[in-house]
Amino acid sequence: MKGVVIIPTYNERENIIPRSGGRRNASQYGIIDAVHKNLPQADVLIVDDASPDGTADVVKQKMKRDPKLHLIEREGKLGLGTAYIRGFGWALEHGYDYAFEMDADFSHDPADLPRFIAEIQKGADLVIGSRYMPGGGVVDWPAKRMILSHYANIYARFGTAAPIKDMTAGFKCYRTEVFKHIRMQEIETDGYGFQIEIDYRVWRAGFRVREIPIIFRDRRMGVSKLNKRIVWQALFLVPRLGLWNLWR
Ligand SMILES: Nc1nc2c(ncn2[C@@H]2O[C@H](COP(=O)(O)OP(=O)(O)OP(=O)(O)O)[C@@H](O)[C@H]2O)c(=O)[nH]1
Ligand SMILES: [Mg+2]
Repeated sequence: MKGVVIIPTYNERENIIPRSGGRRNASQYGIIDAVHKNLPQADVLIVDDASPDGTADVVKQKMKRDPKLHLIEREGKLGLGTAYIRGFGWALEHGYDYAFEMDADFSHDPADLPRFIAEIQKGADLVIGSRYMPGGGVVDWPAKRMILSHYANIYARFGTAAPIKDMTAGFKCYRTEVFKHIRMQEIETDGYGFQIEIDYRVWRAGFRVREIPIIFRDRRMGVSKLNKRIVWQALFLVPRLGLWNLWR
C-alpha cells in the first residue's frame, strides 16, 4: 500500500525546521522528519499558500535530500479546505492508496500515524483521530477553545445526525478510493466546516468511518490562524447538512 501524509501550511517554517541549538531530542524533529520516522513507508505532501515566512523555501531545501517529500505551492492564502482538496486530487493522480490529513504544528502526534493504517488495513475507508471518545483528549488548550470545540462537536453531531464523535477533527486517514465518490468541487467550507462537511459526505456515501482516540496538543510553535469567519461558516453549515438528511 502506497500512502501520503498531506500537510497544509501557512507560516509553519518553525515547525518544519525547528530552531537550532539545544539537544536534538525527539521533540526537536521538524514535522516532516517526525512523519518519516514514524511512518517510513509514506510520502509527505506539503500544500503551502505562499507563506510570507518562507515555509516553501525550507521545504524545497529539504526536497533536495528527501525523495519522499513533495510540494504544491499555491499563489496566496486560499484556505485549508481547498488546500486539502488539491492534495486529495494530487494523491489520486499519483496512485496513492491512502492519504492523511495532518497539521504541521505538532498538535497531531506523528507517533499515532501507524494506528490509523492498522484501521485502514482492517477495512475502514476513513479513520478519524478523535478527541471525544474514551482515551482521547485535548491538552494545553485555553479553556475558551476547549469549550468552543466541545460544543461545536455536540452541535455538529446532533445537527447532522452523523454518528461521529469528533466531527471537527483534522487528523484523519482516507482510502483514496473515497475521493473518487465525493464531489469535492461542491465543498466550499474551510477550517472546521470543511472537516464536518467532508465527514458528513463520506458517511452519507455509505463508506466505513472509524474513530480512534488521539490526544491533541496546542500548537508547538507559530501563531494561531483560527478566525471568526471559520466559526460562523461551521455554524451555518450544520443546519444545511441536517436539512439534506430530511430531503434525501
Ligand atoms: N495551505 C494552507 N494551510 C493552512 C491555511 N490555514 C491553516 N493552514 C494549516 O492548516 C493546519 C491547521 O491549521 P491551524 O492554524 O493549526 O488550526 P488550529 O489547530 O485550529 O489552530 P491553531 O493551532 O491555534 O492555529 C496548519 O498546518 C496550518 O498551517 C491556509 O489558508 N492554507
Ligand atoms: Mg493547530
